[in-house]
Amino acid sequence: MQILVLTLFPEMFDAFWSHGIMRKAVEQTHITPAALNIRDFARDRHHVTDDRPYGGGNGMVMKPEPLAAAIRAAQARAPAARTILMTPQGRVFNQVIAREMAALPAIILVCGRYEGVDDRLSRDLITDELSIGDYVLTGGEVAAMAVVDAVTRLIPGVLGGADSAEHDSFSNGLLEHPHYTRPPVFEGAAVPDVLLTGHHHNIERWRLEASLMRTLVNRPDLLLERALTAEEIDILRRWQTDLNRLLGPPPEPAGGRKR
Ligand code: 4GY
Repeated sequence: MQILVLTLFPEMFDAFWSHGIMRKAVEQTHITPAALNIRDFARDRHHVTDDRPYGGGNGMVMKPEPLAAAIRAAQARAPAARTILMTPQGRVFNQVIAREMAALPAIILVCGRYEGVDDRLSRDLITDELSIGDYVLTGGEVAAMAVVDAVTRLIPGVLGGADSAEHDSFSNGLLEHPHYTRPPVFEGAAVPDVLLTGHHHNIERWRLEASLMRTLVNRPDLLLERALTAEEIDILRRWQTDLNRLLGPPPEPAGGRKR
């Protein structure tokens, strides 16, 4: 996958491409990344990229001309690419979107700075707007790195078969079960016994229950978004029985038409 990032701070990406799985993905040519400096596309003597906002107010706005020129140059290098602006206004990025993006031949990620980019840019040159969450960064670079990282590890061949993406968090819509390694007791806390037994079936069952419990407690919204498997329903029913034993049967809903 060809990855072109448009940014005022291309050096931020040097370290990003050169470590760990990202570095391996580059070396094995699963991704061909490049960061282009938007400032290089400004035509004036001082390569100005910002200007004061029409209507007044604080801060500066990214000028449209250098950014448009940078996007057109990137699109000429990668004609099949989607052109994605990183902004809190965008669709909220998640694992489903990451999987879709992992199948694309090329992406251009546009990183804004200052208060934002001139809105007329998104009208024609931008094909998608993507947000990594409901908070405001000082620029799109960190967001672009999050997207590139999540997408790259899903490209077939990037992760080894062992730690492949099939059995990580979200592949089944649940949070991951806890992980443990040696020592068997760390600062008084023991590793759950079942994990030391070697009973593969019991271990898988324990992991599913742990995943389900974590998701139920920390992210119940994830459970409402997906269908439950028969095994999950079985586990939840057992917990329901246990809770009823502990608390008594659930009370009748208040204010019903009952006599
Ligand atoms: N959240 N998700 C985000 C962001 C910074 C001003 C436009 C986000 O993706 N990007 O907060 N971006 C702003 C800074 C210009 C981008």
